[in-house]
Amino acid sequence: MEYGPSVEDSSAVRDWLAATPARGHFIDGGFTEAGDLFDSRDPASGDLLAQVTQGTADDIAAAVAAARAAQPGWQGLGGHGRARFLYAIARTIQKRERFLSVLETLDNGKPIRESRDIDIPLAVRHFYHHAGWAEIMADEFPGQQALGVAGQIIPWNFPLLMLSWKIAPAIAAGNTVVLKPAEYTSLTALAFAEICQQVGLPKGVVNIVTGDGETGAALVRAEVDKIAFTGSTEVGRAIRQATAGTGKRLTLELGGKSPFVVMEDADLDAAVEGVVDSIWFNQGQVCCAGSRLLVAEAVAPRFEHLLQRRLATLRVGPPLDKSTDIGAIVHPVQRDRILSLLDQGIAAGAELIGSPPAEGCFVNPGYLRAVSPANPLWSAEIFGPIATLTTFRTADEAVALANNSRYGLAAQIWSESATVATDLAALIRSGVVWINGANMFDSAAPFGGMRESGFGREGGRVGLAEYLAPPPVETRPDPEPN
Ligand code: TXE
Repeated sequence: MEYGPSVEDSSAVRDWLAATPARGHFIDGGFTEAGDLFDSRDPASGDLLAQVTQGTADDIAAAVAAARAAQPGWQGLGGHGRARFLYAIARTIQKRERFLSVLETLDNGKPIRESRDIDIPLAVRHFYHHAGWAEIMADEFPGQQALGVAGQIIPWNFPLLMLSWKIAPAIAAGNTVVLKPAEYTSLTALAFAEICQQVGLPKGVVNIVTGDGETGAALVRAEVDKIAFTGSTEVGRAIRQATAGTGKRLTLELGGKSPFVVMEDADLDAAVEGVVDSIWFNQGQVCCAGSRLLVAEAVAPRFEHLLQRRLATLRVGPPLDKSTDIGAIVHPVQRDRILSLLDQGIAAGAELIGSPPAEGCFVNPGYLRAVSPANPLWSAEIFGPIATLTTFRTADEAVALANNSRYGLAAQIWSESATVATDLAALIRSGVVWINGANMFDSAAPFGGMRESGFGREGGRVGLAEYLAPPPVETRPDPEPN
């Protein structure tokens, strides 16, 4: 793929990569020697970016021991003392925004516009937000204590942002952490470790161990007090089984197949932009993407006309090019998974609108028409830039279709009537419902799912409480009877 004139300069990142081609973990405030290595590649070009260490159970044990040793001191710093570090982290990510955006785009394949305008600014915001919480925690959560050491496992779709969602609330609350990034995208986590060093974060408060699912499973088994996981429903299920009966606190943020309901009175132009922001954002690799379009039959022809017109304007291209709308899929394994699911859906009778899949690690955006609940793609999370489209006649039918899912992460409703939208929102079984908008994230708003999309919340007051132990219940002897 040719790079055009509007390509973002990546020389600073390439220098950083070249300076340490084989990277170790970040444990107890320092980087370890590299161990057994695996490749981290730019999915758009296939080029090797760096080699990263496959974490072993011993590495995990060392990281957990460092986190355990650091925890009392970190908690003892008090809310204000911890807040100073969270502010410093936020400020430093902000200063390195351009560098981190380019690194994220190279490692993940997402368009530079998205990493620059969404991923990195939201990560910054999350640390600022939780610095504020650290300041007022003692008053807001009287008597509550940190859990101790949190083990955190994150996916590859928003690497630095998911790291921030995990680390910021945990350390604000006085916990220390061991975080394992996804094997496809370890690099911004390692750059984040450098930021921890730079701001003088006490050693052991944040530890990062790279590796694959085996490393993740070792972290789940380790002597931690909590596991926070974002990833596939299948792995979430295995983690739930592995932690059952251990007393470890657990939060799971898993897959989804979120309904995107377009009512008859919707502003169709706005709803079409909603599709762009929802399933055609981040190559559709978004757990809460509105991937099931449910459209009122009366407006479906007009909606599809507008949708196809907008689809034709989307530019699939090199991720570092500022005019690219759709970048690379994170890894060839994921691209193959998307293409095989598409084949299954088409074989079951759905019609693909959009051009055939692009070359290399790219998949063109599109949608599948006439997907009924009998089609395997009704319930399978494609995790690519392809929505399904189904029509409905009545609001009751829309609700029944929306709730016909094993998931319950997010829903979107498009209607010009606040009454119609809020009535419908109350009936849809979903952790989050957005009205006339898509993927609207705010650090103060709790995010999380129902049913097979998992449990627990991230963000805001509720998200913070997931990292705190309730205050001990005071028991007093019964008063003497008079
Ligand atoms: O996920 P995994 P994969 C969905 C999406 C995608 C599919 C497969 O549908 O197509 O999952 O993606 C670590 N114990 N989502 O295979 O394997 C792994 O190393 C502990 C939705 O990449 O769940 C990585 O760090 N950890 C999702 C993380 O789990 C284990 C985002 C996620 O990888 C482990 C990603 C184990 N046994 C995929 N096995 C979302 N909710 O946003 C793997 N891991």
